[in-house]
Amino acid sequence: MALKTLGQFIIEKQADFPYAKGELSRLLRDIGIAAKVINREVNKAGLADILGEIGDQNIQGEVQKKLDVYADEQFIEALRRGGECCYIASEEHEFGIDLTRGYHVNNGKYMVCIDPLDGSSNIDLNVSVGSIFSIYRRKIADVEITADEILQLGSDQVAAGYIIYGSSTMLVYTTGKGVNGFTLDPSIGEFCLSHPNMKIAENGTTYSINEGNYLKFPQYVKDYIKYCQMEDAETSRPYTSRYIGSMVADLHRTLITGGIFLYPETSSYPQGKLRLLYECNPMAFIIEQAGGKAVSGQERILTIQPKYLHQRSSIIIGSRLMVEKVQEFMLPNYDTADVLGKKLTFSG
Ligand code: P6P
Repeated sequence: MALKTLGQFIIEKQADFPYAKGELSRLLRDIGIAAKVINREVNKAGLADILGEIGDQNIQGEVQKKLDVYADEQFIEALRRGGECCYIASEEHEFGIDLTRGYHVNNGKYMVCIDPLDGSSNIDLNVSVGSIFSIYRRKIADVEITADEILQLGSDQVAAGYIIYGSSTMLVYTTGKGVNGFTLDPSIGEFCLSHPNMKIAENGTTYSINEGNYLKFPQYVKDYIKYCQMEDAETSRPYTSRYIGSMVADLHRTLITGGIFLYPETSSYPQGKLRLLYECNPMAFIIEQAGGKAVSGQERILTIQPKYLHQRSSIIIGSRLMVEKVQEFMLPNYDTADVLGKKLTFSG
């Protein structure tokens, strides 16, 4: 495959957008720039102890920051400088950030929800972490912006994507015309197209859930976990369990290999733990565009009306047939014993 950078790809696909004036292209470019800067710091995170603890001064006299704070600052500055974004909802800020005020006024038409560094508690364990972004277009022009404007349905997203800082650094995004993956080539500092037109398998045999919460799950989740652990005629082996505890890494694997990721409601998180605006909606848009499914239970994630910025949601997402199987277990009149009994052997 001839080398094609993210920038070249965005320009090439610009004709796909009704607003083909290049605004969204520049916005995606700005996000890519921030991602490269963050990648540099994440990759040497392990050296932070040598370079100084959080709060210490480094040799430039800068205060050593927590990486998620650093990532947040990089995205906000890149979006502020780029001029296309007028409002940001970030996991790191209680309130939205209005870029249409202050010394550097942005009258951009786009709003960005962002989780600057998701799973950052895993950084010191050298586990893959990621950034997640979701882009909306303002629906009301030329009036003072309000937080409500960003509380749009996930189905109104103009674009969504994530960057995974793993064994390699990848940027995966969609604008509603399929999903494409780019791998950072550090030798030239460019994201290059490596996974064109990504699709998730219709079925799979990997389930991803924090089974430490087993006793806190609703019955349908407990039944589904048991279902996955049973052998059956076709596969003659139970499913495989994989859980990294970093949503971007768990969902990137799910997209590549097929499978299902579940963070359902629990007694500790009755609304679910993951955030709707900057975790569930962007990942649901990507997985649906790749041919998969994303629900909070019986409801499609992308049709949930957000009521506030940091709203949580339960999420069951991945290969379509696996998500639909979980939904079967939710039905009140569903004869779970019958389904479980249909499997040849119960592995206990
Ligand atoms: P638990 C990371 O803290 C995160 O927000 C997601 O990246 C991840 O999927 C989830 O929480 C893990 O939560 O409760 O299993 O540790």
